[in-house]
Amino acid sequence: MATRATSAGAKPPLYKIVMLGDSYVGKTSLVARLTNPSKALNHDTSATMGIEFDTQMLDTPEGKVKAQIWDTAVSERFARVLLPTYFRNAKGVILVYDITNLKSFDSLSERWMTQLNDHASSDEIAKLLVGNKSDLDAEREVPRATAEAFCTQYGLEMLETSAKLVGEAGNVPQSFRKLISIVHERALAASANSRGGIQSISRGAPHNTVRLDEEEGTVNGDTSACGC
Ligand code: G3D
Ligand code: MG
Repeated sequence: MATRATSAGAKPPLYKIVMLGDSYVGKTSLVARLTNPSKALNHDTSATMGIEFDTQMLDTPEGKVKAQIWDTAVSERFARVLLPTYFRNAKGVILVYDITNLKSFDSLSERWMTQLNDHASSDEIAKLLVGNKSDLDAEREVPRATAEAFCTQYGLEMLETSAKLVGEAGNVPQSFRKLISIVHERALAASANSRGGIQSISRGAPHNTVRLDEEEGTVNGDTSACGC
């Protein structure tokens, strides 16, 4: 049974975040770095089949929130069927490219932004651009200025990261915190707007959050959204 957050002893709100970008740019590694900050990157990152997600508590200026981070393989065979489920209820997206691979950057405008617009309400989903593999600067193919121009065009912020670097050194936790802070601020603003001048009758989690149920990983009691 679903439990609702209340102002006293409230559970942190849960927001669904999705990873998007070409294969091999480091999406799975970024999630692994966030959830295992000090672990060497020697886990099996080669076969993200279908959809999987991880949850992580993150600090924002407005308090703690929980991110449910979805990661998928980009195989076309899977992607077509799974994309609606993947984007359903998503509040934020991390668009990832590899700074040493220009094609992975071009794919963002040629492919991934289209997928995003087709399957998610682009205005409602917060976006962050992440240029990964910043430790390989000597092999860089995507100048930072090119990525910044993309950000100006699409109205989003960016960070360069390295999933190879442990802790905060690779900018990975910072990236997830930046996106989740934007998501949380938007949710709080939307909640305040929807209440208008009326006194709150349901304080706690903002109205447009995905609530965390008793059973970890279920969303509003609806396991169908999990794809698991
Ligand atoms: P994906 O989930 O987007 O497909 P992966 O990408 O996370 O599976 O990563 C693809 C490869 O890039 C992996 O190499 C991984 O170790 C490497 N990688 C990921 N992030 C970084 C990074 O920031 N810097 C460097 N140098 N490599 C990174 P392998 O060889 O293990 O397949
Ligand atoms: Mg992967």
